[in-house]
Amino acid sequence: MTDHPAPLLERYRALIARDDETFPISLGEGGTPLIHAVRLGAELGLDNLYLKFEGTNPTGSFKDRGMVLAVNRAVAAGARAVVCASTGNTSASAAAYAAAAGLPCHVILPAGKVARGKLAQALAAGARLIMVDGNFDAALNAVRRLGEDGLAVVVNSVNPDRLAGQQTGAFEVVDALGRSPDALALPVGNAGNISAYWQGFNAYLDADRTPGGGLPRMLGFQAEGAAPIVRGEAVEEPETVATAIRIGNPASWELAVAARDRSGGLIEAVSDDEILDAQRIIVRLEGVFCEPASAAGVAGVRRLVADGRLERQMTVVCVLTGHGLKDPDAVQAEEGSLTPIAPELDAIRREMGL
Ligand code: AN7
Repeated sequence: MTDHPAPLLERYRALIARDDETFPISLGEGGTPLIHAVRLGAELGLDNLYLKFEGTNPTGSFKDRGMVLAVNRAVAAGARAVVCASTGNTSASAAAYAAAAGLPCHVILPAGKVARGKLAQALAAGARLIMVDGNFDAALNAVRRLGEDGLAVVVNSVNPDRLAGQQTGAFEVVDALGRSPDALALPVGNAGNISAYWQGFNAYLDADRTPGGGLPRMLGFQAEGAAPIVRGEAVEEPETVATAIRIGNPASWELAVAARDRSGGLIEAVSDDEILDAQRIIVRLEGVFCEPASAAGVAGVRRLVADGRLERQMTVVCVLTGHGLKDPDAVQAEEGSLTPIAPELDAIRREMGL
């Protein structure tokens, strides 16, 4: 717990909190940087490209924004445990906030497909991990049933407190820009975040807190092998290098489609190669290291600029949802690893090409 009450939830209290509600649990979430990506923008053909880097949250992903609210409310309601299904980041976040609250945390994970850093986070925080021989969708179905039994509070985004907290991402974007962006791009997995951002932009506008008014177009991107919303039907066996968004039947499907349609936006698919290329140029041009799934928004924007659907002067924000350190194996698979040479100056010089 921090010394002060949850700064993020307090800052936006008028838009989120119930009367007299207190938030004793916080890890210092939110307040993430909005980076003007000049070099990446030049590469893509945008003068006003911004990266909302969610990797600086306490557990390294955007999940902390909603988890802080969900766990505070679970505690207030007298919960004895929390439970979630996860492709990794939700479990890392749930494990941390449950630990801070002194609550047991149960996590159901799809076997073999959770990035190493995320697994380490959940294990370190003492979460009780159960791996199922199935994908995220199977795990989430089981968790929904467990929630109905009332033994544990479900902290997946089917819990409305998660989306309510995640609206703060949109609030921060408007506060930092001093206006609404023209478009906001982000990866879509279980489709909670695109729904929460849309809800947040609307709530901010309704509260007269968006200078100049206006709402962004919502641009969502799924991975080609896990693109149920794009295809219009559930995907039985989703596959993608971006394991965070390896989801075949998103819980917030209808909300995401509504966000897309009401905003005049779109939800499209990007290939694993496009995702990994985007991850690489983001860090090589801006120094911002995000995990593969997080790069899907940039991959999508790159295509939209290339085919003239976004114009140079538009203000475009890409949400980088999670830190690159979560998934070191994805980088090593791309960049390779090192073979040692003799510790001699000549050999090292040769290797450096100097
Ligand atoms: C880095 O942790 O679903 O569309 O179980 O970890 O709101 O699901 C993670 C999703 C994007 C997709 N980027 O957001 C989980 C999980 C990262 C993510 C998404 C996730 P949603």
